[in-house]
Amino acid sequence: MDKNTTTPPLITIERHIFEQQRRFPQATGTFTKLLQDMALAAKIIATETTRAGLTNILGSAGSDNVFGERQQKLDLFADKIIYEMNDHTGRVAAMASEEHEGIIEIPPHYGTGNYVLLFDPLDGSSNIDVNTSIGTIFSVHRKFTRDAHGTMEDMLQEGKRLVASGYVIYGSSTMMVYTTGQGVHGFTLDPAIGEFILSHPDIKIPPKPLYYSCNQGYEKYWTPGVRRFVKWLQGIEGKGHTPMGHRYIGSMVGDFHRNLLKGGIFFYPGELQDKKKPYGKIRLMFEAQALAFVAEQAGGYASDGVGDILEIRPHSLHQRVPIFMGNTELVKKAEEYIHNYDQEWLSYYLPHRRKGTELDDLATNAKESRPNKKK
Ligand code: AHM
Ligand code: MG
Repeated sequence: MDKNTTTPPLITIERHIFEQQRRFPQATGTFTKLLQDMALAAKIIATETTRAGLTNILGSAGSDNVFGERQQKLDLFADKIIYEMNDHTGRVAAMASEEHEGIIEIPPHYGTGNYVLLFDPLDGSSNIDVNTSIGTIFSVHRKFTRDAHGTMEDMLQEGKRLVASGYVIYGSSTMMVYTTGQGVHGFTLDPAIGEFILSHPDIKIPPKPLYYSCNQGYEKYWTPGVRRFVKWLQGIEGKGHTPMGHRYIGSMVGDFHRNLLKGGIFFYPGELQDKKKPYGKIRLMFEAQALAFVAEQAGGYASDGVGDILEIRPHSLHQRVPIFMGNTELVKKAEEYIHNYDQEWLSYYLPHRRKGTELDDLATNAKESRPNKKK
């Protein structure tokens, strides 16, 4: 080998995950393989997303998901691929997908493992037929109940207990970005060899934010604090602040990814259009937790406008949550505006936010008051 060569080594995602695993001598390799299964699923989905304009897979599948949202054919395809890559490996105890109402069980004839996998198979899918970036979001919690099959309790864990999360962006190139709590690493798919190659090691959000991303068309429904916050981002409110650029695709993975690399904030706030639904659109378990973990590991922060997304105790699989994520000082500023101007919204939102904690307390009380039969 020529010692003078300056070409950096080609690090595939498999090699990278394996090298991270070696830092933990007690690791069995199961988790490593799980991430590799996700990378394989991503490659298969990427093959179809890049051909979407060519094949009859493009367009609406003609069915609604459990929430009455129109499903695109690629949604169904991505959902099936991720399930099939993980149902038989013995690594996963249960799965949950944005496209299914309840837990997706592992067939009884296959073994189960120590992890539960949650995913949004194709986020931003309304962008498929206009050839704009879409993404897959995934997260992994460790199963802690004794049952061999994962339960709802295993799914509904706080984000700070995540063992891994990440996303795949199907854009001008396909990238997989993941964290296991040791920084955030990005890999670009080389279509010539079919491998994800390390292209963005140890991603950190740049300290100088460039963009804010939100659906400003809905400003009418926003709370006073959020409106003022945006005026602050635009340099209209506050002193000496240069305006930030506005970029919004309407595909959260794309918007988040750009802001992760360039600096900025993505938000989808709560609102008071319907007081019974003060929480916005984004799902805590399939979207928010995963990206919040990535943001935190990249030196940023994700909040629901009240506090850390990763500390919210979930109460249901499809729970929605307001989200502000990106550069820490911007997210903190949003919290400050909400705290100062959105008391009405908070009076509707906080009981919804606390539900998880209350359920948790109920479970603890029930356990404590249960008579000990052995006595
Ligand atoms: P989806 O999971 O049904 O695709 O919805 C989530 C998407 C996000 O990717 C995106 O940020 C948001 O919905 C866009 O919503 P809107 O059109 O209201 O701005
Ligand atoms: Mg989604």
